[in-house]
Amino acid sequence: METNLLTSIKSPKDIRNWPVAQLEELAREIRQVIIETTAQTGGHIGASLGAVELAIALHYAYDTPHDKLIWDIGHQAYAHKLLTGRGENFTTLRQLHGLSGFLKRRESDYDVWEAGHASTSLSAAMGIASARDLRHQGYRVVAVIGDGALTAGMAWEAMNQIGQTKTNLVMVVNDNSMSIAPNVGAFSRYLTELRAAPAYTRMKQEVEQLLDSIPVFGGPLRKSAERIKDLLHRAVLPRNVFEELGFKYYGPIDGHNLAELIPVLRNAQLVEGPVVVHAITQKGHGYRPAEERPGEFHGPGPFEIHSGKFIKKTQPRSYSQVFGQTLVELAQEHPEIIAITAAMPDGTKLDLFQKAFPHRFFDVGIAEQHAATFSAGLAVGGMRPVFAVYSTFLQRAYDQVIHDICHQDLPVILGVDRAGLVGGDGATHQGVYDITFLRAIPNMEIAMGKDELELRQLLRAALDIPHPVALRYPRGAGRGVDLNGPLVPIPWGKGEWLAEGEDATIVAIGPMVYPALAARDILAHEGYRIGVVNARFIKPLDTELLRQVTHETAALITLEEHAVAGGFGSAINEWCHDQGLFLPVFNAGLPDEFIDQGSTDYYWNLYELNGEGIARRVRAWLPQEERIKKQIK
Ligand SMILES: Cc1ncc(C[n+]2csc(CCOP(=O)(O)OP(=O)(O)O)c2C)c(N)n1
Repeated sequence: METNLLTSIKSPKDIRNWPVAQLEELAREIRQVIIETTAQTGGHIGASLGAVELAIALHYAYDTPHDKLIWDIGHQAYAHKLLTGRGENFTTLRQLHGLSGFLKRRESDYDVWEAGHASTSLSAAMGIASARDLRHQGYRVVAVIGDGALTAGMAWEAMNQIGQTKTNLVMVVNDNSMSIAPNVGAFSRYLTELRAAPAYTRMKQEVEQLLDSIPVFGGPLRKSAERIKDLLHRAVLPRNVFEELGFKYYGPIDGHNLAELIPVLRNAQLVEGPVVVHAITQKGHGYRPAEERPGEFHGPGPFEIHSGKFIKKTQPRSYSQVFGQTLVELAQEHPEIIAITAAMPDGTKLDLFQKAFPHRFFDVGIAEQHAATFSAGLAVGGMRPVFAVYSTFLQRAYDQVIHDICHQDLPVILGVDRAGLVGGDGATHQGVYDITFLRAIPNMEIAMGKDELELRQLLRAALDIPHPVALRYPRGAGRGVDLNGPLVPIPWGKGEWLAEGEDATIVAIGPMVYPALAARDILAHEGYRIGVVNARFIKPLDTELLRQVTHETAALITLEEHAVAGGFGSAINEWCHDQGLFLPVFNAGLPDEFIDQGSTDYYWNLYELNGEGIARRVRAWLPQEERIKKQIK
């Protein structure tokens, strides 16, 4: 398809005098580019197709980048990228060194705010608007937030402040009634009612016009007349929740109708104080398979355009699948098991549990903090809650994990999914900090198996532990190991000494055990004697095993797909120090920097976390004389 209009524009300025029909044609071109590109690269196609007209109308109605446009999460902003000079690089979306799948301040002046996690846009907008007011500047601030993101506490904390301070700010609610899965909760239900009430809006407009037509006079008379109008207004009109909070409300309007959107957005910027524009959109709009299967098309990998079929390599079952299936198995015999997700039933594969035990499954919306404390409450009430959450989103619930779960030493199991590098989603989604932040909490126990079989066995074992447990597992396919045997729990706190080695021993956590074994083989050919330990437990460490190992080896290499700072290696360092052990320890892991999108293979190679890389590090690090001495012996 030709994209003449799109290629003709260098910046949003170029479209600001176009007629609506031309903008509609532009929308068609943008949709086509989004579909063709994501069919190759994968990505957030559904949300982005749903926000094409919103992006055009916002850049049309506002003087961006002077006016500040803030997208919540940033996954729906592909049209925004295409309108702001990134068309040529668009095929690099989500690829190594390519365009980010979210917004990036270093990518464009139009990217005012970076995110990846939900529900930050309103707080950010309030901060930017307050800075503007304090500095007596005149730009406008617009935030676009989805109905899913509006389920999070943060959004309400921001609205609470915005409604009170009455600053000039426009909040566009991009309401498609979907989070990743269908949206949940009482507020979602409320939005549905609001959506279905255009009659309310019409009536409201009519009454408002009527009230405006009442003449007012100057001075004190004017004040009391205004007050009377306000009282009348309240008496005649029901006020919706946004209005109660102090916003002016425009809506619901059709978020795919440019002729409707543009004047409303223009008017909204003329209003004093905060405004809500409630736009009704459809996830996947304009691409039939995404319209029909919005959940699957939230963030798929590559797909066939004509059929909407996903192009998938045959791979072993994913860790999430194994976790979800094992939990279903265990729940058959343990009626006290409850599964909790914060808006990720498909991603965490708790949808399997939802199907099997709908009454013991809770999707609480994008509300990780609430999910953690809700789990704690369930535990106090005698249930066995299992909250499966991506490592990166668990960051949100840190205080709740400390204060509500661990402080009361409650037996909540955290299924820490996507623990490790995540690929295309990049820096905001890497699951590489949780060991550091969980390890510091008293009562917390943390484990990670070397493969999906150990994940099953650890989950079974965790059920018997009367304390909080964080069970980590990576994103993506398992190793394809046989899962058919009986589900035997791993003895709690016990690691596995896989190979002995006098020169040094690699103590690895999680699937890093396998590259450790590969490095051992490579180095064995060169005369090095390298041992390997599958640690399994980060907290408590298997100190008995570590004591035996350190008697038999000259040095330790710790290995983790996690930040070195405060991570698994740090736990080993602390233990060595405590024991007064003076053997050399090298910590292999991830550096102290945010890691952008790119394949895990690429980063394993870059950070020397694959077999070759570890072997290189060991060669460079092991004291040469030691090695020679040992070889002579
Ligand atoms: C704190 C947090 N939890 C979970 C997610 C995963 N996530 C990404 S998009 C999304 C749905 C957002 O729904 P909505 O705001 O309605 O936007 P839509 O995708 O429907 O346009 C979720 C749950 C996230 N980004 N941040």
